[in-house]
Amino acid sequence: MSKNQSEWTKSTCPYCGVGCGIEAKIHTSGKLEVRGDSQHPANYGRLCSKGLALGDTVATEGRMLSPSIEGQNCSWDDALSHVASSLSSIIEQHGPDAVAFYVSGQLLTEDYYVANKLMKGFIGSGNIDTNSRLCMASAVAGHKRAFGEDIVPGNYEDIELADLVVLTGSNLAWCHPVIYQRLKAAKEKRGTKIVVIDPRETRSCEIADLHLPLFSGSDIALFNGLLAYLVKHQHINQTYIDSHTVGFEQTLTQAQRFSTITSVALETGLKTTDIETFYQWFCSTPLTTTVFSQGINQSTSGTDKANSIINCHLATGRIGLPGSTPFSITGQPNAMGGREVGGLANTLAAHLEFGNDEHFSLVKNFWKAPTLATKPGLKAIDMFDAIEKGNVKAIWVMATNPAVSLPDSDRINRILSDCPLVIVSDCVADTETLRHANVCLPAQGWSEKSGTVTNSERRISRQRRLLPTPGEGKPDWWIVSEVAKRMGFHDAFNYQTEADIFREYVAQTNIGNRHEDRSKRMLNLSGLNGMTNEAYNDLSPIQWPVNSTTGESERLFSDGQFSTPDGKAKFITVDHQPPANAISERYGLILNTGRIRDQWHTMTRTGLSSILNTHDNEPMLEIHPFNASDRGIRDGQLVKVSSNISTQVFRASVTRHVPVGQCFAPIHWSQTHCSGGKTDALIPAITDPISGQPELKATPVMVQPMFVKTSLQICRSSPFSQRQLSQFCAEYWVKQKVSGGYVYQLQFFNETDEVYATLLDSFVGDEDAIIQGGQPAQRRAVVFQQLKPTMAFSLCNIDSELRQPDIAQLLASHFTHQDIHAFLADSLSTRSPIICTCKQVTQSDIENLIAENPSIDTQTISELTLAGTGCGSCASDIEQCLLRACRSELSMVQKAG
Ligand SMILES: Nc1nc2c(c(=O)[nH]1)N[C@H]1C(S)=C(S)[C@@H](COP(=O)(O)OP(=O)(O)OC[C@H]3O[C@@H](n4cnc5c(=O)[nH]c(N)nc54)[C@H](O)[C@@H]3O)O[C@H]1N2
Ligand SMILES: Nc1nc2c(c(=O)[nH]1)N[C@H]1C(S)=C(S)[C@@H](COP(=O)(O)OP(=O)(O)OC[C@H]3O[C@@H](n4cnc5c(=O)[nH]c(N)nc54)[C@H](O)[C@@H]3O)O[C@H]1N2
Ligand code: SF4
Ligand SMILES: [Mo]
Repeated sequence: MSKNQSEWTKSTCPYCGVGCGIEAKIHTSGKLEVRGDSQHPANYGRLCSKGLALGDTVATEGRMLSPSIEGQNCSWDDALSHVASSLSSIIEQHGPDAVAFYVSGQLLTEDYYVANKLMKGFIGSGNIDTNSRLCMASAVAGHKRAFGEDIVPGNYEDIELADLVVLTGSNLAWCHPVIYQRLKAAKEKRGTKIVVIDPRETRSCEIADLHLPLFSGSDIALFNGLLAYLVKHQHINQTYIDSHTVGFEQTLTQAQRFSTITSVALETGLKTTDIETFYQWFCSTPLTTTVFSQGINQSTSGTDKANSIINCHLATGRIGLPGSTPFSITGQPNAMGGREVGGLANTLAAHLEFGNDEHFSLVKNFWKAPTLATKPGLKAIDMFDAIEKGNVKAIWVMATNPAVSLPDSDRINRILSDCPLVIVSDCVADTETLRHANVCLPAQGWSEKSGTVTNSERRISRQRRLLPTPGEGKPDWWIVSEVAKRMGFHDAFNYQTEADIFREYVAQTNIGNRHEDRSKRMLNLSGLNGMTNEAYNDLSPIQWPVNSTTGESERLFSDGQFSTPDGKAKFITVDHQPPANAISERYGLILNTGRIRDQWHTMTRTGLSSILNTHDNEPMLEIHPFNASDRGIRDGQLVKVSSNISTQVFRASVTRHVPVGQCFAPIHWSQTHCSGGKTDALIPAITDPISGQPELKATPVMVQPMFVKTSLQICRSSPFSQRQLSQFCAEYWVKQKVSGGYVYQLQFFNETDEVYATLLDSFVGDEDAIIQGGQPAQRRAVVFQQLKPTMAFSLCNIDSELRQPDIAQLLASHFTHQDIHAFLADSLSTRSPIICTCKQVTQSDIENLIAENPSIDTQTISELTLAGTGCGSCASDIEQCLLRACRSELSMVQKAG
C-alpha cells in the first residue's frame, strides 16, 4: 500500500544507487517530513544525511517554472511543437544521426524507456547515451564480456553474509552510506574482515582491517597477482572452472606476469607484507564479496579492471552465492534502470543487443518501429565530438549537467554554445548546461514525479508523487511522448500514465525470452505481465528477474549457468596498463577526483539545503603535507591547480589522507556556486577503448599557492546574480546556502582599504544606508534597504589573522538589533564547524562537553547532544574530537612533567 493510516507515503530516495525506501508526510505548514521506510529491504529504515535532508531540498525557490524558447517563456504547446518541428527538419535535411539525446541515471525507468524508444525505434538512430557512460559503462562492459549479459549477481545481504568484504575503488562510507552502515553493523556482529583498496585513506578505511593504498590505476596488477597466487597456493575451484567457464588457461598465463609478490609490489607501490595478507585472506575465505565502483570504472583500463576482479571470483567459483560474489555498486538512483531499458548507445533495448539479427527483429516487431536503428550510436564523449565537428546539430539533454560533469568541461561549454539546437529538460532554473539552451523544458522534480527506479541489487521500487508541481513542470516521459506525437508517432507514444509505459517495458523483457532457456536474457519481468494500474501504484520493492512461475530472484548465476550461448562464463585475459595520463615531470602531482559526504554531483539540489552545506562548504583540494610544504602551501590557503587544459582555484586542505604525489578534489562545484573548483575543467577526455568511460581519477596537475590580501564575507537573503557578483572583481568567490539566505566568501589580491572603498561605493544607493564598525584591518558593515537590514559584510586583512564572525547568524536571527550590535562591535561568536549534519551539532558543542567531563565517551556524547543519532556517518568525527582532546591533555601533562 502506498499510504498508511497516518498519511505517510512510501517512495524512494532520489540520490544514490542504494535506493533507500523513504516515507514522507506533508505537514499543514507545507513542510515535507521524511523518514526511512523500515520495511524497505535496501535500508530497513536507515537513511543518510542526504536522505534525511530531503525535505529541505523541495523548496520551490530556484525551480524552472515555465517552458521557454530563446529565453522567452512560452506555452507547452509552443515549446513541444518547436522541439518536434526543429528535430524533424534537421532529420529531414541531415539524416537521423544528426540529432542526439544525452540522458541520465536520474530519470525514471518510464522516462528512459520512452526516450530510448523515440531515438532508436522512431528517429532511427542509436544516438542516445547517458551519464552512466561516466559512471557504470566499464562495469557493464565487464559484465557483458564475462557473463554474456549486464548482470549484478549479488545483493546487499551478501555484504552482511560475507566473512571478507573487499572494497575497491569505492568510498562506501560517503557514497553509499546506508550500505556502509549495514557493513559496519555486520562487522560488529560477526567480525567481518574488510580490505579497502584505494590510493586515498578514505572514511571507509575506518572500519578496514587492511588498507591497500595502491598507485592510481594499478588494480589489474594487484588482481592478476591474486589470480596467480590463488593457483600457486591451490585455492582455485577447478571443478567450477571446468564445468562453468572458458578461457582460464590463457588468462592465467597473462596473469602470471605478476606471479611474485615483489612484481606486484613494484607495480602497485604496496608493501609486500600487505599484499601477502590480502592474498591469504582471499584464499582462505570462501565467503568473499568484492564491491567495486568508480576507482575501477572511471579509468582508461576500467573494463579490464572489472574483469580482473571477476576473473578471481570465477576462478574460485564465488559468484552469486550468499556472501560470495563480485558486486559492482551503482551510483545514481536509476543507473540500473537505464541499463535495463537500453539507455546506453551500444545497447538496443531491454538487454537486446545491436548486431544480433534475432534481437533486431524482436524489437522492430514489438515497437512496430518504422526505422529501427541498425548500429550503436555515439557514446557520450564521441557525441560531443560529433557536435563540435558539426555532424550532430541538435542535442536534447535530460536530467544531467554535462557542462559541469563531463571531462574537459570548458570545451563542452564551447561545444554547447556553438551547437545549433540545444534542448534541456531540468527541474531547476539555473545550471551551466541550461545557460546554453535554446529551449528549456521544466521537468517535475523528485517529490512530484511518479514511476520506478532500480537500485544496485536489481530491486525495482516505486517513486511516488508527494507534492504538487510548482509552475508548469511535467513528467519527463510526458515531455518526450508529446514531442514524439508531434513528430508523427502518435500511436506509439499515446501513453496516458506511467503505468502504461511500465507495462510495455515489462512486455519487452519477455519477447523471445523463455526463462527455461538459460542462454536467453536474465532480465525478465514476466511475473509482472499485465499488471493493473492499481497493482503498479501499490508495487512493493521487488528484485528482477521476476519470473511468472517462480517469482523474484535474489541472486543470479548461483547454478553456474550464464547468459552466454554455451551457458559458460568467460575468463577475460587482461594486463596491467598504467593510466593513459602517466605523470609528467612538469606537472608534479596526480589529481584524483570524487565525492564528499553531503553534496550530490553538481549541487543543483543539495546546494539548496542549508543543513547539507554546513559540512564542507568550499571546493577543497586535499594535498599531502610533504607536497604542500614543497610548494609553500599552508592549510586553508587558496591554490591554483593547472592541468594541460585549464586552471582552477581551490582551497588547500593539507592532509595525510592523500598519498604523497597525489591530490584529491571533489566534483561538486561549478560556476553557479563558485568561481573556481570546477574539477572537470582540468580533466582531458581520454576514454577506455572498450567502454568509452573517461579516465576521471588520474590527471597530472601543477599546484601553486595564491597570495590573497583581503577576505570578504557577505550574507544576504537572496542570491547575487552573476552580473552583481562580477562587479566585485574578486579573485575568487564561493556561495553557500544557509538558513535564511546565502553567505558568500570572496578573496582579493587588493588591500583591504581599497576593497572597502569599492564596496561602500557600490552599496550606497539612493535607498541604502550603511552602519559601519570594526577595526581598520577588519571592517564590518550592515546594509539597510528601505530601513530594513538586508545584508551584512565583514572584511578582513588576511595577514591580520583576525577571526571571521559567524555572519550567517545574522540571517538566521533576521538581523536582530542585538546581533547587529554584536557583529559591529566584534563580539558575535565565531563559526564552529558542524560535526553532525543531521542534528546540527557543532564541534564546539562537543568540545565543551568534553571539557566539562574529560572522561566522557562517544556514546554519552551522542546521548547528550544527539550527534550521530541521525544517519550515524559522523561517528568517526566525534571520535576525532575525543582523540584531539585526549592528545592535548596528554601534551599538557607531558609539558607539566
Ligand atoms: N555523497 C555522495 N554520494 C554519492 C554521489 C554523490 O555525488 N555524493 N554520487 C553517486 C554516484 S552517481 C556514484 S557513481 C557513486 C560513486 O561512488 P564511489 O565510486 O565510491 O565514489 P568516488 O569518490 O567517485 O570514487 C571512489 C574511490 O575511488 C578511489 N580511486 C581513485 N583511483 C583509484 C584507483 O586507481 N584504484 C582504486 N582501487 N581506487 C581508486 C578514489 O580515491 C575514491 O575514494 O556515488 C554515489 N553516491
Ligand atoms: N571528475 C569527475 N567527473 C565526474 C565524476 C567523477 O567521479 N569525477 N563522476 C561522474 C559520474 S559517476 C556521474 S553519475 C556524473 C553526474 O553528473 P550529472 O548527471 O551532470 O550531475 P547532476 O548534478 O546529478 O545533474 C543532474 C541534473 O538533472 C536535474 N534533475 C534532477 N532530477 C531531474 C528530473 O527528474 N528530471 C530532469 N529533467 N532533470 C532532473 C538536476 O537539477 C541536475 O541539473 O558526473 C560524472 N563526472
Ligand atoms: S544511502 Fe543516502 S543518498 Fe543513498 S539512497 Fe540511501 S538515503 Fe539516499
Ligand atoms: Mo555516477
